Amino acid sequence: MEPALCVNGDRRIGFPIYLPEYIGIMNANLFEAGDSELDPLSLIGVPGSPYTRKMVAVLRYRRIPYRLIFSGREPADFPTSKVRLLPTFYLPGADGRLEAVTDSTPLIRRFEREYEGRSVRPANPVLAFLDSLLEDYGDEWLTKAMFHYRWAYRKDIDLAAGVLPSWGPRPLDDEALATVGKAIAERQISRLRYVGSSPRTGPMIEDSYVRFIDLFERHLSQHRYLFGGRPGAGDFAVFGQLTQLVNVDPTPMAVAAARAPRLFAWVGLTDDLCGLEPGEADWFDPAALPDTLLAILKESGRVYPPLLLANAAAATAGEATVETTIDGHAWSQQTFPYQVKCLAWLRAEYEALSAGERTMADAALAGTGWAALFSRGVASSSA
Ligand SMILES: N[C@@H](CCC(=O)N[C@@H](CS)C(=O)NCC(=O)O)C(=O)O
Repeated sequence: MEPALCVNGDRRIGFPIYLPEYIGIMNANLFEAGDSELDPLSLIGVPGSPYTRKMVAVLRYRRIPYRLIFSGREPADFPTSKVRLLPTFYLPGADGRLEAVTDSTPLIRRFEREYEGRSVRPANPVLAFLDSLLEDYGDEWLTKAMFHYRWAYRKDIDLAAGVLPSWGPRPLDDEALATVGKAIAERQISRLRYVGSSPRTGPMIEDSYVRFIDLFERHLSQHRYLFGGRPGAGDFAVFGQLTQLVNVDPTPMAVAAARAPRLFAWVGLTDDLCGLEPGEADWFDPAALPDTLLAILKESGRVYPPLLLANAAAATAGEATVETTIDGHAWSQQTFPYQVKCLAWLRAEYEALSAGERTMADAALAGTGWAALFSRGVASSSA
């Protein structure tokens, strides 16, 4: 891949590794620094990882030079991360040495601080807050549909068992492909319960996917992106999951093809937005949000916030499993400490709004399930 295609100048700000005094450190201990002024960011990932696709699309749109190394092909001297997740970025730490960094949501915010222009975060705090809600919904809820469809249906399992190993580091003959594919499929199918997918919850996950794509399709009949004429972090989170749901896995792809042609096209377009020329006026006015966006907030609020609350309660109680009711259906999944953190981030962003901004955010969330996360006395609790 040629990352420099989208680069039109160096827009890095406050990024110490590129200052001359750090170049020696890089040369001494890390990779060949080369011409550090133009060194792209390195990340490892694979095309079948929604979060890799989310981040690569952000980098392209933001015209941040990058070097995507397919997982398994990373140089042996790359630092290792505590938790091996895709994508993993290699970024300078406080001492200037590269460290392995994961987690797309804080990484997007870090890149907002370190690279100027072409922001994926609305300047208006209310809009930015709503963007965070949809980013989290994409990352943490829509991913359930992605994982469920891929590993619940024979047709999807068979395709994924052939394709996923082929995204790996070396060529595989038929026998090796069958062996590795079977091992991956067995491992992932056994993990379905972690994300809450089971024969009991499957229909509910699928209904929520269908409702979401129908509502997004309606929104796209009037608007280019969730928050107006330019993409926010929420668009990229949703996009990441849809790269698989709409472009890879046959069952959800057929659903989207039958009902959402604009959405189908949107996934293709959003993959590479380096040619878009966004302006500040392209964001919606938070005081006049279109009904189609409010409907998406309502849909996401119907399913995801109840899980966030139940997960936080289960974590506080030290329970290994979340047992709750979502959208009138029994729900059970492994307790996720990470989603406790997500809830805390969303609450902190809400708390940071001024009183006037909070009133505006409350108006957008009125009648949606999201309001339950931020009601008085709840928002400041530590869950
Ligand atoms: N919260 C992380 C999630 C990243 C993630 O879960 N990546 C998946 C691949 S898409 C992964 O590496 N899972 C570990 C595994 O499958 O073993 C992010 O936003 O980057």
